[in-house]
Amino acid sequence: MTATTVRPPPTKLNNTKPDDLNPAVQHWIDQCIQLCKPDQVYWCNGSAPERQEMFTQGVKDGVFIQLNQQKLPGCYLHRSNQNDVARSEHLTFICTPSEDVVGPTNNWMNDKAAYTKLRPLFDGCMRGRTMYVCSFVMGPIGSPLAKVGIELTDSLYVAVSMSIMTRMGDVAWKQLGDSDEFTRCLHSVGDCNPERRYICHFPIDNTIWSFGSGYGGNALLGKKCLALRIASYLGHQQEWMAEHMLLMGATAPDGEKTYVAAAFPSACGKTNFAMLIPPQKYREAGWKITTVGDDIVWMWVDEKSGRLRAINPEAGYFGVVPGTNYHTNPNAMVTMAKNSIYTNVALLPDGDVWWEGKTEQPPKECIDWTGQKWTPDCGRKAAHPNSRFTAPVINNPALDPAANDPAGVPVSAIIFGGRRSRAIPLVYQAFNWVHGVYLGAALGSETTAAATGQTGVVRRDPMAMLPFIGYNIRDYLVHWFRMRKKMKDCPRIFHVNWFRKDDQGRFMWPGFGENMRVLKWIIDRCHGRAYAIETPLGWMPRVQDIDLEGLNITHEDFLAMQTIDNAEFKAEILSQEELFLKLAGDLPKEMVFQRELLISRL
Ligand code: GTP
Ligand code: SPV
Ligand code: MN
Repeated sequence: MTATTVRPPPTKLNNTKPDDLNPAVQHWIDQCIQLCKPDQVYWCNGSAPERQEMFTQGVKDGVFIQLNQQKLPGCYLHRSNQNDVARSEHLTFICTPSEDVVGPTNNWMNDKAAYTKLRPLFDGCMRGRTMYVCSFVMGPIGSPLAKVGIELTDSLYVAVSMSIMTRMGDVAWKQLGDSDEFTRCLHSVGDCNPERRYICHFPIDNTIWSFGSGYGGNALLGKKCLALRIASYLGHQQEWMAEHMLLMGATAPDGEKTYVAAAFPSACGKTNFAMLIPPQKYREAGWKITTVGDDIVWMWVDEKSGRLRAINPEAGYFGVVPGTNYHTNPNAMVTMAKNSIYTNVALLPDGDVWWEGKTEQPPKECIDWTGQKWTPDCGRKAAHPNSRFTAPVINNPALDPAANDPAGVPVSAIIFGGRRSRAIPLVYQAFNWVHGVYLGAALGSETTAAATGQTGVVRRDPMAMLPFIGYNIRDYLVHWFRMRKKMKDCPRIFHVNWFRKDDQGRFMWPGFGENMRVLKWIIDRCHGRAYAIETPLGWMPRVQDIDLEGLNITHEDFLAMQTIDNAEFKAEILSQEELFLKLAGDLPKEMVFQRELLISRL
């Protein structure tokens, strides 16, 4: 048995049930208690001392291993069940009365049928366990878009993670008041059997039922389930947007600040881009990048200015560790150095952690993510490819001053990008919003370890939202056009690919901090300062428009990164059919036109 399947003994934590509990909450929790039959109910207050107590309890229960507290104060290791290491997209459902609401890209279940199917699984599932009541707010307190959720879970790991990832506890009870507008999130790890694993969303009931997994995206229900699937559904109804995007501020030497949002699919570089540290010469010149968010943004059109504004609904990062080190992402390394959870990384003899890519030289030995002894020649990975850190945003040395601002920040650019080893250039700009929406809709990316299934195969991932759109993709795409009509001035839209490889299989672009050079062109384009040439794909920088000084990249190398190979690109357009055929007659006409225009330009 691994950690997540152990039934924790009753805990002795503080227990802070609010005196004046909202009757709608009381009623719903009573129903869930009746169904799940926990031995006891523990009310979380989200405080730092409580989190510490939970870690201590988790160590006793075998859920956490305390790490070296000199090197990593407040940090703990969690090993998940080995069949529970990534999002389970094929077990994720949107449950509504009719299938048309969810469209061709979601798994659908009839809502009544889903409750009927899941109720027996939840029935008695918390016997011998504790039910943790986690009340939380997604979004800065006081933001008109902020949403309250309550997650009932029998996983201590999930409860602690929620206290890092969200604004948890009393703030949520206060924000909710006596309203019944909260997302009802019920979660049990059950016996962690993939045969009995379901992540079901009931957008009409503002309800999420997740059973049989303890993994982040399946179990931290405020994150992908609420802040993307349920939120995108609400955003469509209420004219705002929930997107799988990072949000960063770029401060230029003259103090001008530009906010940029970017949608890259899972494990395709959002956290890294959001925490970018510019190359030395840019820092010396006065450039600074600050993080508002690394995974999710909520955006709306400000009535007064007519501009798109955005907030990050989260309070923590659930980031990929493999490949992260003091060269690629120093801010992430600092962020996860205290008060953080490491999930499925390797454990070093001195209680420190390790993962592939942390250091050039692997350790002589360690305990791998499955708890087995590991040596560099054993032929296995020490950390799981989707191993993660969970850290509070306040740890980030580059946290943007507006990260907590309920009024959000104005968005000047939206960037779409995928992981593409071939065919797709480093950077280009859409001709206009409609063209940009087409670029986003046609986004392709090689699959990664963030979801179970084959990795490295190109799939269409519209706006990096394929697994997260909580309703019909047809309506989702139309929503992007509708939102434009509300704006006086719209963000410019760009497409990037940090992952193009040469014939030897090496990345052509150095990536990470050097992405600043591309970002600078993007920012200058937003402010009407940079030059570009028209190509069939969109506006592209000339070689002299991107600063290559100090890089080991020749003009020819750069041109190779920007090459549009007509044959390769025609194949790309053909492979877009996969998605567009699914949409068939439902494809918005703007998409069809854009596609035809592109074909004729090529
Ligand atoms: P999710 O949390 O799953 O949504 O992922 P993400 O989009 O935040 O991706 P993240 O920044 O964690 O990066 C995923 C992997 O890509 C890590 O192994 C990074 O080291 C690697 N990566 C990120 N940026 C770059 C880049 O510019 N170039 C290269 N070559 N690799 C990168
Ligand atoms: C992703 O897969 O896009 C993640 C990790 O950010 S999870 O929260 O598990 O979805
Ligand atoms: Mn993500």
